[in-house]
Amino acid sequence: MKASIQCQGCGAFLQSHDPNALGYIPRQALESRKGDLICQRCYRIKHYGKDQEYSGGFDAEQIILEGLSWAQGVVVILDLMDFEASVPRNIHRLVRKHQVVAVLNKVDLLPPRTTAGEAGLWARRRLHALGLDPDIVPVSCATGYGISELLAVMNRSSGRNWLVIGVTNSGKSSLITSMLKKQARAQNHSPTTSMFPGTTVALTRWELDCGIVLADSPGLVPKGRLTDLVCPDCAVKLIPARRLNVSVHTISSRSALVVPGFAAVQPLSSRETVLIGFTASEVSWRRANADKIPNWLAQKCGGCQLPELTQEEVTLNPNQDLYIHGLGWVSVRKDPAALKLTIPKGVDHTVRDNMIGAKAQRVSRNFQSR
Ligand SMILES: Nc1nc2c(ncn2[C@@H]2O[C@H](COP(=O)(O)OP(=O)(O)OP(=O)(O)O)[C@@H](O)[C@H]2O)c(=O)[nH]1
Ligand SMILES: [Mg+2]
Ligand SMILES: [Zn+2]
Ligand SMILES: [Zn+2]
Repeated sequence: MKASIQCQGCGAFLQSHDPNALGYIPRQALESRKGDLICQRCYRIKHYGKDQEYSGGFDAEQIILEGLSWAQGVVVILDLMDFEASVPRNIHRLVRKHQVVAVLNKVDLLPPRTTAGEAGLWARRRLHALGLDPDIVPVSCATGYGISELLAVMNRSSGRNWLVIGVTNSGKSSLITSMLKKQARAQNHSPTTSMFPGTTVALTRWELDCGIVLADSPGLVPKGRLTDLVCPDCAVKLIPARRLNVSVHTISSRSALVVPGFAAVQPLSSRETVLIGFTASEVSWRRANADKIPNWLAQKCGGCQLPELTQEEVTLNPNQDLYIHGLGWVSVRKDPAALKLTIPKGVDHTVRDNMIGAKAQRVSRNFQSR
């Protein structure tokens, strides 16, 4: 049975003929209730936190183009924990005719001594370097931080229709959910959010008390993000969900930092090098003997089918991070360092200005064992 009713969680058109396709809902549920309908996948995510395999794709960019023809403004969500991977590749082309507000999401995951304001200034410089100069509002959809300020910025604009765009898993649906939570009217529904990328599959619209209408959209899939190449269990470990894991290591050229199974960073000089590693809390950079690096990297999970490893030499200054897309980053203290980076082929890396300044790194060091 087909119906032109959309799932209120993910936007899929509801259907009850193919349990493996998007929008599946058992026939009785579709027939018995006309409002408030969500598909089986959203039901499972909302109630059990589980995702369901489904067949059938959708073209996120095409859906976003439809949304752009409706919207006057665009909210671009950037994931502070995976910043470079979360700047949509075609952003210049997508938003050139619209008022744009950039939202810097997940500031709750910063180490305690780094403020959201500092992260916002850092993001402004990073975007400026890419030729982008939007208003930037740091937020946490998890805590509600910055949401009122974002609403104030949007309300200053005459446009009422705002499309929320960004890469998968950046927090688009979470942003709309946290804006709905600020409403005086009780909200029965909100978009489905999940820790797995690819949750939202079509446009859904949400009206706020102030008259602003937000449209949620499917995420653009970035290239080169490790979390898109690993199995779902590993993705959940690698995507930061709690405060970042920060660890400080003094290492010689005969040792290296590794995230077992995924990456290694080895100093090439004979001097001691102080490296600071940043990852999600479930994994960490750990010190390893250089001759054991292949063993550490071979520690793969049975579910991941990663490409073969590739190596590159990178020079890092003390005010820079070596950021590995979808994994985390390493920064160096005191002196510049030549480093040998080993990562799976197809995973991107970027050398960038430090996100977390020396002051916060020093404080983090006091809390971490070496
Ligand atoms: N810690 C933290 N986690 C967040 C925040 N915002 C979103 N998340 C988490 O990020 C994950 C993705 O959130 P979603 O809102 O589903 O992301 P999305 O951009 O809509 O993803 P797609 O629909 O797959 O494109 C979920 O596990 C959220 O709980 C935040 O501010 N802080
Ligand atoms: Mg979503
Ligand atoms: Zn759904
Ligand atoms: Zn795995």
